[in-house]
Amino acid sequence: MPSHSGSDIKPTIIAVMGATGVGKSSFINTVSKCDRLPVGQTLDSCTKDIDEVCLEWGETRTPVMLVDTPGFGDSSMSDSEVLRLIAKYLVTSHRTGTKLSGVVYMHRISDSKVEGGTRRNFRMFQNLCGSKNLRQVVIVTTWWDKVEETLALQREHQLKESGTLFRPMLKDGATLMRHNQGYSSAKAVLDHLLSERASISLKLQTQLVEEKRALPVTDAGEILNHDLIQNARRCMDRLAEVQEEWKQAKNPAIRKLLEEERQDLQEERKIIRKQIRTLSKNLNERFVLWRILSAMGF
Ligand SMILES: Nc1nc2c(ncn2[C@@H]2O[C@H](COP(=O)(O)OP(=O)(O)OP(=O)(O)O)[C@@H](O)[C@H]2O)c(=O)[nH]1
Ligand SMILES: [Mg+2]
Repeated sequence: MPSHSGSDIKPTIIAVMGATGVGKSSFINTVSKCDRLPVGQTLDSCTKDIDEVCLEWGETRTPVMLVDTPGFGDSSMSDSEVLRLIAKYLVTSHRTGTKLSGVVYMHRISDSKVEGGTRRNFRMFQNLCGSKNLRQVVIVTTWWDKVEETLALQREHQLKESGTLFRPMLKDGATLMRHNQGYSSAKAVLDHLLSERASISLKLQTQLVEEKRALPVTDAGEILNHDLIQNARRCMDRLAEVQEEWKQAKNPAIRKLLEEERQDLQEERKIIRKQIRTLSKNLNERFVLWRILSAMGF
């Protein structure tokens, strides 16, 4: 079924996103009935760049391109770098008029808690999509085999009902589906997305291309900035406190501890500065971020 023909008809695109290790590449391999995409064998993240698999779908042999993306929460790449890669791909396809027909967001049902990072990634995904066209968005839960059924159903219910997780997107038209690693559950996702042949623009595409915004000031980029700015603020506040405590301290042992903490905070400050440089590759973007941070003395 995978096709690499030089057909002139532009394929319709389906992008697959989600945290690292949820099974994005495995899903694409299963539905395209090929094993072209490398799949993670260790705890380390596997996909490092955007990758594409072409296939012809259904009796009409509709050309479809499945787009694999690196996972958020990657062990070797920051979430900003992942968002940047996805944004670059979406902008290029928007400019070249390639039809985006759907987005799949994968979530592991076996995760016992929805940690802060997962929540933030989902919020970023939500902001990347916006609230229009959500009929072409499917949230797919994976890893059903690794959790007892009653517990998995309970978790699915919580995810569906939580106002800070899936409920807002489902209310606006997104669909929740399950994938059990088999072909039929993967096919159901594609059938759903391709049934209407709809072409959509995501909010991130509109903000970057039509509104000409810099990535850090798009709704999705701001979710990442928010954390970065909070971290910068916490680091600066603690640094000021440590300097004050050091001045007051008479005991050499306490002064030594405070000096060590000051050095750690300076290191942290360097890391945050590096993250800002990665997040904002062009001058305009960097200017926006530095303006916010310099206002707080960073
Ligand atoms: N038990 C179980 N394992 C799964 C499932 N889906 C994927 N896996 C395994 O999970 C590992 C990671 O799968 P990938 O498809 O590489 O995950 P990914 O989302 O592409 O990960 P990144 O590329 O790191 O973002 C592989 O060993 C898969 O075989 C599932 O539903 N159940
Ligand atoms: Mg992958």
